[in-house]
Amino acid sequence: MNAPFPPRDPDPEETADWLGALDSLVRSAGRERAQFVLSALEGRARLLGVDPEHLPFSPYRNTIPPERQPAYPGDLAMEERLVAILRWNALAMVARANKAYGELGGHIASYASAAEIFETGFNHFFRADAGSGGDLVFFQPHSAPGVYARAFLEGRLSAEQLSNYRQEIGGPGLSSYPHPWLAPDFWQFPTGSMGIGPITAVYQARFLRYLQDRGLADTRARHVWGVFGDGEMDEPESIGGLSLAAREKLDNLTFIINCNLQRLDGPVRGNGQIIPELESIFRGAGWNVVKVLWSSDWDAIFARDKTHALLRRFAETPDGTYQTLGARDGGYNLAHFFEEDPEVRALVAGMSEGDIDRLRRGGHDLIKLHAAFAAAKAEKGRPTVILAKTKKGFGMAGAGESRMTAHQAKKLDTDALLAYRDRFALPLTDEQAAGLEFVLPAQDSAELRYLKARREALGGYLPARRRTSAPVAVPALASYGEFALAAAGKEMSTTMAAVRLLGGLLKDKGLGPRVTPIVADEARTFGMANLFRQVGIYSPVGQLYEPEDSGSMLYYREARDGQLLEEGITEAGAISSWVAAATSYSVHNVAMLPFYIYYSMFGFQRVGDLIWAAADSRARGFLLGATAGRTTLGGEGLQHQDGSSHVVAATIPNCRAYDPAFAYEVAVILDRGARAMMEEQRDEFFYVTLGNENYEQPSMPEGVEEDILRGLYRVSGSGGVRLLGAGAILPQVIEAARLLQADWGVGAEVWSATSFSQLAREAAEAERWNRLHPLAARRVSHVETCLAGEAPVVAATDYVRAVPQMIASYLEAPFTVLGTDGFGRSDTRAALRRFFEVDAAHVVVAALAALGLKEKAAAAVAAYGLDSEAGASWTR
Ligand SMILES: Cc1ncc(C[n+]2csc(CCOP(=O)(O)OP(=O)(O)O)c2C)c(N)n1
Repeated sequence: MNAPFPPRDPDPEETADWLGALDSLVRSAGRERAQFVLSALEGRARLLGVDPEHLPFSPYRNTIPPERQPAYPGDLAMEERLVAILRWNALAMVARANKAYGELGGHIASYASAAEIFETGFNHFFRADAGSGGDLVFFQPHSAPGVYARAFLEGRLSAEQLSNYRQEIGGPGLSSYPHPWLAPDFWQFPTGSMGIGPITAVYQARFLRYLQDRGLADTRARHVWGVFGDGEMDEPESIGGLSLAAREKLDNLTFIINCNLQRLDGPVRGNGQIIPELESIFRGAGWNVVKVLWSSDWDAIFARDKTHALLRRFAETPDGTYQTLGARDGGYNLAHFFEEDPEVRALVAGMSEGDIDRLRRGGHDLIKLHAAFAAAKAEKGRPTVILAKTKKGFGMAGAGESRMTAHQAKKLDTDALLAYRDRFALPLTDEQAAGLEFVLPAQDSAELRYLKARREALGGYLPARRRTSAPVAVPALASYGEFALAAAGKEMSTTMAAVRLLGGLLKDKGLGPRVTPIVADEARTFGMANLFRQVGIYSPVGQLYEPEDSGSMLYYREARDGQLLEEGITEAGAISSWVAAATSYSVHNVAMLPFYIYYSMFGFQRVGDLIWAAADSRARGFLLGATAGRTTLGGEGLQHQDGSSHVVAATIPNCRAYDPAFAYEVAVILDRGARAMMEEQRDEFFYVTLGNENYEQPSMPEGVEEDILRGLYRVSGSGGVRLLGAGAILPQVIEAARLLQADWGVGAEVWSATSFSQLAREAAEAERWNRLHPLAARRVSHVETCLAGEAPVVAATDYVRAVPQMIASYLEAPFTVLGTDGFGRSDTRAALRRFFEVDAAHVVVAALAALGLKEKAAAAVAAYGLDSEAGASWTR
């Protein structure tokens, strides 16, 4: 363990001189002066080559000494009574659900450890919408029962809802964790997947600044609070945003880490100490750290400790031992903690075992927590983390308190319930306690009047979610998209088209300021460098340097009111920014339209869980998966070439995924998507894959807009085999139709398949309806209408076969699919398409084979020089 005290001292006398000097400096000149001298010493030490080697953490005690605690502004006894009731109701709802069904899960121990943390926020800090929009609170997910328990006392949830915790189907129930999709008037931020809360909270705080600096909303009074678990901090995403938060001086952000020292299986750091470790990480990142480790009961003991014996004892105690001590009584603690060191024993000389038993951890002391929250709120220029030491399962005694299996405890036997009731002096008879009755004081009781008055003073109830905000008009497509709608054969990539359309939207007076382009260090890759100059890159400090390219038209312009978010190489950060913008209509009552453009391979595959959370959040915006397609991104090879994102996209119910081939298709999708989200306020988002291959772009035929949205329309030909091409492979399919006619005298229809997932969804809906209404007139889906009959259908895509196969079961005709299953590799587009067998020649062979023209198929294999003996692409 990295103890703050050196284990051996070769010259104690000399050390004592130095320490004595410091002691007297603090005594005579005060802490601030001592701090100054220390920094000066540290600076000099560095110059002399003496670098401090310790991790940057302070002794194992509260950051705020008792003399600097503000007076407590609340009724302490009342608040403690309320905490006790909330703890009980949260426990009761989990235990009831499991008693009744035994398989519903839920957690008691986490909220039991976090109750005081939450209540400090609810009673004194979490401001609700009071004209300025209120604070944003990210709740530790498995503590959700506590938030429900509070909403019950507030009269916002009924006993019936509490009784139906984790039973959401078929009546009033409550979701396991915070899910805006399932509770659109209640939960704002999904946090159920560990790590997503912390990183999205950071980018929310940053987005508040962005809105402010761009003059879109006054967010100065708003604060982001995030309560997270100490185990949760092991997720890379949890710490992924820390340095950004410090760099951008987000003093509107506070993390409270509930350090109960345990996670699911066991201790977070059995052989070490999680609190100093987290302190070092946060300090190193530039955060203000406030530790709340010991309750007020310890203050007198610390005051007696002139030699820091207690701190030494704390420093040498691993978290595994703290857990064991936490699970045992005062006698055990005396024997195994205090008596190990005579100096420490002497500090508690007059205390009984019962007194020792009552010593609490700081995170269960409302006074200490309040002081920490107040310090966080007052801190200027940097974010604050409060490290609150708590006990998992606090109050559960033998049924879970500090026990290895605390996380799993879902039921308590009658004795444990009665003990819990006694410990927190709950107004329940034995029968009521054993029957897990909820405690609901009368509406005019002192408790509920107090609770409601506190919330009133803070602006109202929370969490609460807004469903809609004022719509924003989308400009007519013709006003900026003519180049794409009437391309008349001009060569262009779909990426170029999308970027130009984005530029057009940015120029619109109404919608333009609401558009947020987001990149993760790839703007140049996608030909967006012009946006640097046009709309500027957001930076809270503007530009403090003269950019190297300042003389150029497209120079790298950073500005306080910059519009583009250049996130650097962090897809997790960029998508978190996208989530903040995409939920701005709800969270800030300012509808924004974000476009996050990225390497499509580093989207669903890399940050898929964050996209899933975005969907849960009812995000509205565009994800543009550029350099898409396994064979269209030549050269880059296996890790870059995306052949799968459309599979994952199809599994997200409110994601509309498109793989357009032509510039006008991109234009129609962006236009209709923007209208759906900004004007119609539909809770859906759009994923559009874009290629970097230049090819001829036709003008839009008449009347195809609706079908582009549905996912399929005919491009050319009629009769014969039906060829479906998607995205960048459509030109191959068009070429294949030409070859079929020219070389083999076979006619073909060509169809553009803009979205297999949309086709499949609609077809599945029709099929389901027909199944459940066998006597009614049959519904026919778009794909069935388009591809009715028996003429063979061949589909080719730059994605894996599974994508077109989404429509397979809705077709009567024989269906052949060509796709890019297997690992990508570096080569030219032509070589890749030959390798994956999605080029024109392979489409021709597939069509001839599907038509049963075996001789011609064999001849075509030979004529085009196809390697029929090579193994399939996915075996190589
Ligand atoms: C990404 C992810 N992995 C695993 C889980 C399952 N899980 C839920 S709670 C939990 C332990 C959390 O420990 P901690 O953060 O310390 O919180 P505590 O309950 O101890 O307060 C785990 C592993 C999850 N929710 N999300």
